[in-house]
Amino acid sequence: MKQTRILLIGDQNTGKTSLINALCNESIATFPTVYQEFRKIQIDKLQILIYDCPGNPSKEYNIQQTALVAVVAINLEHQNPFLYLEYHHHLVKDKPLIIFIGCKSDRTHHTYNVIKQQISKILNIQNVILYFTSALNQKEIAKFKEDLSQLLYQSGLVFDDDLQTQNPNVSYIEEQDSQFLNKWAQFLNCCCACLKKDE
Ligand SMILES: Nc1nc2c(ncn2[C@@H]2O[C@H](COP(=O)(O)OP(=O)(O)OP(=O)(O)O)[C@@H](O)[C@H]2O)c(=O)[nH]1
Ligand SMILES: [Mg+2]
Repeated sequence: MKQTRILLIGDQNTGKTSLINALCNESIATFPTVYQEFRKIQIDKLQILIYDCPGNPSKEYNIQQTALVAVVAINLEHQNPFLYLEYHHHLVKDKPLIIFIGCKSDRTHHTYNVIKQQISKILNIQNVILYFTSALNQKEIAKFKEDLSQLLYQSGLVFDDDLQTQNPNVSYIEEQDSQFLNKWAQFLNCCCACLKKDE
């Protein structure tokens, strides 16, 4: 079994969670992501762990240093889909592989080549990897999934079993994840206790 980690970031309401859902053959998302969520996608023998970040900048999240690949989502529905592009790119610019994903291509008047040129110009990068996807009508989802595993293998960004051996910080991050879940469970228990008291 091979494994890799991807960080998925982009503006609020872009379609990041829906993109992951589409990659997992699930339906489109209906709720904004509040805390960073951790999702698994299996492509043949490759397990991809995707950190789905909330687009709302007021919500807390850590940029996962253990993810070597970044996917920057762009909302093609918007008149100006590049409002926070520089900010998101700044957060991930140290990653060895960055992929740009246009979301909601079913609702766009932008063209692929223009968006690609704009990204290249704004961020001053030569070879922009861009997809025009739609979680609604599944456009380019299968192609992206297929290309993604190839890109990951070609770039040498897949590892045997667990990344722990390659990156000692993994256990720290997982420790943080479990601490967060414990806190969340405590909070829910408190809510239940309060509701019971009121009854
Ligand atoms: N038309 C269309 N709507 C979409 C598509 N993908 C997502 N949506 C809708 O866009 C809205 C936002 O989708 P999400 O997947 O929650 O977006 P997000 O980027 O995860 O948002 P945050 O978690 O708040 O950062 C939802 O109402 C979705 O139903 C798409 O491909 N086409
Ligand atoms: Mg989301």
